[in-house]
Amino acid sequence: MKTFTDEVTIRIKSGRGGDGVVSFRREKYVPKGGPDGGDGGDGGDVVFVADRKIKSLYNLKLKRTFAAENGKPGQNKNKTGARGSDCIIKVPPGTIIRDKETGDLIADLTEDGQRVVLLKGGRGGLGNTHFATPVNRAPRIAKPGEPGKEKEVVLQLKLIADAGLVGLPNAGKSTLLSVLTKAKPKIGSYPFTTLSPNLGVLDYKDGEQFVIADIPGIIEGAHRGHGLGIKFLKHIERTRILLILIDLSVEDYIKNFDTVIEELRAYSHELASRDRIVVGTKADLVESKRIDDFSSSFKDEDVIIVSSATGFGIEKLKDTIARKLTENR
Ligand SMILES: Nc1nc2c(ncn2[C@@H]2O[C@H](COP(=O)(O)OP(=O)(O)OP(=O)(O)O)[C@@H](O)[C@H]2O)c(=O)[nH]1
Ligand SMILES: [Mg+2]
Repeated sequence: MKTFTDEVTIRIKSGRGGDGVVSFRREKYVPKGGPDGGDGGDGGDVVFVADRKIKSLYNLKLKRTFAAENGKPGQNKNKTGARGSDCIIKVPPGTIIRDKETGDLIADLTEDGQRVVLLKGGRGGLGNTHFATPVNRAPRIAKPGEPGKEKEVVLQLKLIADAGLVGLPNAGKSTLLSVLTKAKPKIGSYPFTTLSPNLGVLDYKDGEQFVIADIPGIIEGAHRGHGLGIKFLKHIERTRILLILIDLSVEDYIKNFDTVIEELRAYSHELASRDRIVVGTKADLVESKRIDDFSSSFKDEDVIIVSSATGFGIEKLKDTIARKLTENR
């Protein structure tokens, strides 16, 4: 089974430059031909490319060392050696690359197709042709290729979505994702059904599209490591709005809202104060009085009541998502 991986350390190496060579023309009837040693080819680069078909860093974890090819040495007749092939590493959009040693941010690949050359290959060395002078017409020197470079880098995936679904386990996050988008996440009547994030695309009016992220549920004490912890919140860090899902069919719905906000705050104050929609879920399971109580208990929040089972409130929710995203552009 492919496992979702959102952090991995790998070693990358660019190719060494090929050596320049010492060579002399050999032609019939020309006893002392001039120098004709070609240059070495450049070593290959290490290049990262964001590709939206790649969903996780899992494949990189299996290999760990990624090397570009060395340049080939020059040849006689002034032929330059072949350039080493680049090492192309495909990563999901949202991948951040840091230097392992210094912790410095090196690259942030946000857009599909974005390319970054992380390590240049060594340059090929010059062949002896370059060293001929009027006093030394037959130079016996050529330069070796430059060495390649090597580095350990830490890759971290932080998904990029417009809106993030947050809530306790079983709140109905994945079900809502499956209703808002064509995504088919795993849904279960037990907590912690979702173990890794899911993305879905909401097709709104006039061809407008919004990406929505569903993450594992968080519970009270998640910031102290309870449940699956809060590390998955990094996947909603790069969203513009949050949907806080509260299951109306359980008694503690108001307290549960506070719990979710507390855990968000423990992760990041900014995330806890990000623009949001409070979504009361599973409306089909409760009486209208509870719905009224819930709605009236929030003063300064946008509250939407939905049922993923009947479709109640879903269109209104889509409109609210679109409006909020426009406000937060
Ligand atoms: N009746 C009813 N049941 C719902 C509704 N939405 C979700 N459920 C049920 O609630 C349970 C939990 O749904 P999920 O979507 O898996 O919940 P989740 O928030 O993704 O849960 P985790 O992944 O564990 O965090 C499932 O049994 C769903 O069928 C709804 O609108 N009405
Ligand atoms: Mg889920």
